[in-house]
Amino acid sequence: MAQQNINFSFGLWTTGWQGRDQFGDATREHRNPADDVRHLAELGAWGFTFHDDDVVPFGSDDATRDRLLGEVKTAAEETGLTIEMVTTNLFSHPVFKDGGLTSNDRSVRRFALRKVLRNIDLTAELGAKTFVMWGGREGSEYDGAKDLHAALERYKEGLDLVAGYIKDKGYDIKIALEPKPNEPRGDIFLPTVGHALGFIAELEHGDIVGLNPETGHEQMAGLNYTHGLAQALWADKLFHIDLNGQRSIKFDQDLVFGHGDLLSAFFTVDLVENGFPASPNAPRYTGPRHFDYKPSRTETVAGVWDSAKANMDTYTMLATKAAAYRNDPEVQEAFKTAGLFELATPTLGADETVADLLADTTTFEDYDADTAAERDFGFVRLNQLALKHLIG
Ligand code: GLT
Ligand code: MN
Ligand code: MN
Repeated sequence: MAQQNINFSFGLWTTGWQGRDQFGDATREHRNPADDVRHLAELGAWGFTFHDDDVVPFGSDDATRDRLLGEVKTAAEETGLTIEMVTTNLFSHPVFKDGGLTSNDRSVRRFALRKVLRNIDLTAELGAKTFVMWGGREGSEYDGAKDLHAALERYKEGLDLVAGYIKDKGYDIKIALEPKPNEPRGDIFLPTVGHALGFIAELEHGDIVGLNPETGHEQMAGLNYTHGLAQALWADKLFHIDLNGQRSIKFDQDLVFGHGDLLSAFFTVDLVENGFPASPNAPRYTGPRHFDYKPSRTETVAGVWDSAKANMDTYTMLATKAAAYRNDPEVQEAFKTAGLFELATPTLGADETVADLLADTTTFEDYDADTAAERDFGFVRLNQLALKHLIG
């Protein structure tokens, strides 16, 4: 499968997941992260990402840290793979049981900040441009367990401190917040793309803070991932993406991309690869096509690599189909019938004022709403054309 022209990347925690879950032990042996980098390169990936703790076990001494990071760096150099993003684990160690940046325990918050800042320095050293922050433990099980106002204040304090540090150091790094509604906490702060956008707008250094939306996380909240990406793009805040699969509102499945809602995956790829159909000057996503999935616990090591490859193959197939969809004259015609280009036309004329609108009797007094209501947009026909391109 041709993957050369698409920048695919993987978190090392994805292929490295040993299948340990709430109810069962690991089903796969631990592998050396540097070996996984080599394997990903063989499969045609372009880059990879990791948490500090994916490569260096929590609490390792400096010599061990240097050696293990050195191994991964060497693997990157030898394979030509790009380390495009780095992130910090503020969720595994028991010290973070009530969160990192929003723990009720002030000493934990100070420790968490140190762990993050140390990792920002590493990000700069490795030349990665994106720093993801998934606050999986930032939240609560019980509404009375936290002063929710204070929690958001501390979250803002932490984010502004980290972003301010990046600026002070002159690093070329942007922060991408990753929303998730729940799991592991009963309720996680910044549960959706919309919540995170609202939060970023309140930050002092929000200019270098954006989003890393994950397919399954939006779908866990019953939301539309493609719409989430669209709003993040509209706000010029789509800094990174986590692609995977999810089947309905339930625990986080982290399936292979396309193994959840396939039609939704088609429109995600269509947006990422082809942009908005009637807004050629709108912001486009230019970052890597990053997969954050878990090779199912049932799989052996062979299945790990089958599923890694499946992510890239599925994405590539969908990209081919989305291109054909856009280039199909029948689809372009259906776009017109549906009013897509009309929606991209401002509702008022270039020099038109509110007074002009009020004076225009054709818009209201003489408007024939009943006739306008009869318009056939042909949305179903358009959707069926998409389906035909997808599976026809
Ligand atoms: C964890 C989580 C993912 C996040 C990772 C980044 S860690 O695996 O489930 O969604 O993207 O912190
Ligand atoms: Mn997930
Ligand atoms: Mn993720």
